[in-house]
Amino acid sequence: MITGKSVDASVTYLLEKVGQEEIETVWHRSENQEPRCGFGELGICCRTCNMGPCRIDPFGEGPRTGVCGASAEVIVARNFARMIAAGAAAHSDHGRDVANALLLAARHPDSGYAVRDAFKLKKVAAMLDVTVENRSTQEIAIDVAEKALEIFGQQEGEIPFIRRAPEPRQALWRRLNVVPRGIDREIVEMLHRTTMGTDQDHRNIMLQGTRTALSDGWGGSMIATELQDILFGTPSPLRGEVNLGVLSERDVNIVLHGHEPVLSEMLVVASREEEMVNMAKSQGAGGINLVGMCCTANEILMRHGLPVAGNVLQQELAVITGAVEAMIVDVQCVMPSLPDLCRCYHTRLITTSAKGRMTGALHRPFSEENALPSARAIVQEAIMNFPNRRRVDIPREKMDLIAGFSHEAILSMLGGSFRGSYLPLNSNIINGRIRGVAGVVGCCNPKVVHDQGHVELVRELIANDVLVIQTGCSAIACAKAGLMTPESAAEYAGKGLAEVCRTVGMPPVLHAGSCVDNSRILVALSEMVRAGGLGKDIADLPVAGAAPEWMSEKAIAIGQYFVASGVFTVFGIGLPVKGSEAFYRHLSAEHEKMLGGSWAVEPDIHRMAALMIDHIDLKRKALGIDKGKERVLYDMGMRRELAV
Ligand code: NFS
Ligand code: SF4
Repeated sequence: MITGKSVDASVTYLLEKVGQEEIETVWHRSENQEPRCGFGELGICCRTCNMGPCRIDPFGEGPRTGVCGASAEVIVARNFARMIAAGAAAHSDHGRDVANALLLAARHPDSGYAVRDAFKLKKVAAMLDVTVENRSTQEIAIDVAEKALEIFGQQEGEIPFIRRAPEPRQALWRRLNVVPRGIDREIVEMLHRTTMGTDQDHRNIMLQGTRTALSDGWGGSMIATELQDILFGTPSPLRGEVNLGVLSERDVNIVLHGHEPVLSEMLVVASREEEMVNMAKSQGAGGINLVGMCCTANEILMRHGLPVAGNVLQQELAVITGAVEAMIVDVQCVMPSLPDLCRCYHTRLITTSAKGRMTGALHRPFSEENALPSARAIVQEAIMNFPNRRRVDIPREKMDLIAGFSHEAILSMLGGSFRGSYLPLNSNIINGRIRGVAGVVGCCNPKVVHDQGHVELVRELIANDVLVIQTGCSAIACAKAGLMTPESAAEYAGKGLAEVCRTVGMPPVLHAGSCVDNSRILVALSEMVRAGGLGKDIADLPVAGAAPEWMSEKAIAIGQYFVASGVFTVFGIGLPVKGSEAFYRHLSAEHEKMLGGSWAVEPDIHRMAALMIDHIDLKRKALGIDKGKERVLYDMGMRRELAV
């Protein structure tokens, strides 16, 4: 009997089913890894050179340094900094592909891609110092794309989007010399500095860690988000459906899994063509059902309202339903277990990116240049697989949600489309209806009960009048739990927040998109500062961030750029840094002093909520807007409801 793995009933249902069939999932493999390596968990093993691998004895009886003499501080810092570099690389390389797609769209109108949001194009052009007067959309788009591509290879100066941050924040970054010069440059320098025998001061390593992380949040990720909006449209609120129940018994199910919408947008187009739909019917299906998984899901949900099948830990379960004709993957968070698993079912696993191939999967190279024909061929392959279906068992669970809260959408929702401004949000924070704002983001991890951390944390935050903005797998978790429906405000939010939600007509939990869209949160926070009344810098705002169930290196890059932007950020489960007290002190107390934002680690979700709310209250007090609001303790009834 499989219980206690997830708060999502669809997961429990399918795990029970595989229990009878001896199929392996991420949960089984996670158990097989126990007990995990303590050195790894503490971050004190080093494989940087071949005199090692080395490890530090945290209890002081064994080795205190590696063979080269590296201390725990240095080893932990290098490992952490390399996670930042890898995470920043993943987000930024995604941004590079989007810039290439924009360039293609501008140069070749017959490519299938086009500028969908000319207004945003002009706005972004202005930020990149591209002239817009008396120029065609096409001309502007070419310049914007080329300028964006230049930012990756820029060697000197400052990456341009830094200027969107509040002035005092920019000044602080300049003083600390952590303004990114170019995206690729910072990632390369991070790797260089952390090779054997280069940077050997944990604080200095982290200065470059900060610069690298900023090159992600205010660089690569921001380029990805902004250029995707230009190409595919800036999201605005729309309805969608989420969870494995969105898979269809009668239609050809195609699951789009991975991260980059450059391919999935084209698959949306192809799957809607009459010829394709008729082909599906000729194979005995009712039609074509395109659904998303992980961040690709968030991208196509935000812009088309397409259904979301699940978050990262549900990718194997989608296959296990027996209802998936094809799973199309590109890059990131795609489990290597999929080829073996798909062989047990009729599902075709199709890799599409030259960067991400899998032994045992079909490879159908997708390039921006032959986008639509390749998309059609992939859809056709899925359709032809429909007659091979065997037993299908789709869980019933699915939930409605409202998504599409780009920072522009939040603006117009709060202030009306003509005078969009963050002023109404700030006023509601000042008058205390809204206590503060929290970003709750990141992955899921089988080390803890799937989705539970996200859902419990967010419920506790909104019960305490904290408005929550979400991205990534965390957003999917809370959507599945019904926290993004219009009714959720009345049901779960505190009185003040519920009142604001009712007036404006928004849920208390806002879905802002995929993980690269965390850059939207950076922009929203900067705009809140600009709107006035809440201090002069992001660090003055009553806001906090969290990633309760993180697993990816990308989450570490995100955490560091939030902290470096002045946000108090709590991670659940544990950070692989505890092997050095000095390094953890640096990330927490010393970062707080230096950057006005800091890291915290708190595996207990209720204590995590308390930390965030206390921090928000502290900021309210500093701003002189505290009205002595009591923290609502999560009552036992609410906890019991969530118990698994
Ligand atoms: Ni973000 Fe999106 Fe999910 Fe984590 Fe992976 S899908 S980029 S890394 S697991 S939230
Ligand atoms: Fe060991 Fe130093 Fe080599 Fe790391 S860099 S493996 S600590 S000798």
